[in-house]
Amino acid sequence: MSQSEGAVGTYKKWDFDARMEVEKQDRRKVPKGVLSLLAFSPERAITLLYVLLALAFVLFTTLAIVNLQRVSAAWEALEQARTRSENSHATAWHNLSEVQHALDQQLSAELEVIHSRLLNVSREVENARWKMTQCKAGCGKELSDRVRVLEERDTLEPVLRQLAEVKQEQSRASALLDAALEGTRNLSEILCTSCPAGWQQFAKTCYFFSDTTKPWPSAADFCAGFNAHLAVIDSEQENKFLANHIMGNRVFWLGLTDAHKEGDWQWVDGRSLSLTFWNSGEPNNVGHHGEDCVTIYSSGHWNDATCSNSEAWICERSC
Ligand SMILES: [Ca+2]
Ligand SMILES: [Ca+2]
Ligand SMILES: [Ca+2]
Repeated sequence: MSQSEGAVGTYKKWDFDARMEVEKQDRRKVPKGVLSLLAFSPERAITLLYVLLALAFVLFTTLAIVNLQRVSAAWEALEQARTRSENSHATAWHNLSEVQHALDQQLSAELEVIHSRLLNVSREVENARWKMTQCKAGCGKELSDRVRVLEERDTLEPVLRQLAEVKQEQSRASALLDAALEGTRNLSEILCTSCPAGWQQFAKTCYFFSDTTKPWPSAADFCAGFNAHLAVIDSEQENKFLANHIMGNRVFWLGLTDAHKEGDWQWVDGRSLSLTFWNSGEPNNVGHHGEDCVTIYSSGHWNDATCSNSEAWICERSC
């Protein structure tokens, strides 16, 4: 490198640095230029102010438009919310009205039922009152009748008491009479030491054994003529007693018959047959006329025979 070239390079470098320094100084000197422009150039300052004012107006207008749009959107949202609120309010009011209407109807129906019940109760009370009014006359008469009956009962009480005493006396007299009759009967039995002539005694009873024979009805009539009846067997001892007085092959009528109804044996004193001593194969009711009257053998056995047969008989009477 030559010296001149070195000088040129040095100059260029200085020139560049100087220029940069100048530019820095220029950049630092700009505010001073504007201030100087504002301070010393009113037209340019006014122009600048206008420009700034226009910018501010544009900015303000822009901001206003933006804010207006936001306010409009907010207002619209508010309006929608208010509409929804009104709709909700209307719906709720409608539902509330329906509920109230339903409640009114239900309440009205219940009130009607209650009113009906009250009406029935009122009728029942009125009916009861009417019955009480009607009862005042009838029941009063009935009550007075009852009082009169009670009073009469009080009046009759001494008479009734005397009547009861008389009844007691009568009862006592009746008991005494029964005792006397029983004593008389016992005395009679004690005094029954002998039966009528030709009659046999057994256990305070007298028996007549006939020597002749008759049909059963005639034999019964015979006994009745002696205040007696054909023999009625009350016990095995009595049956044995009668059998012991029958000799040989003789048979005697007893007071037993089924003439009124076949098979329905009845004693002549009205008692039913309970104790029997039928012979083997008896009663057999044989023959054209049947056998409706009973005889007793010496063995003590019985046989049904034709009532028109002529047989001996036994009468019986109390001693
Ligand atoms: Ca007897
Ligand atoms: Ca018979
Ligand atoms: Ca027979």
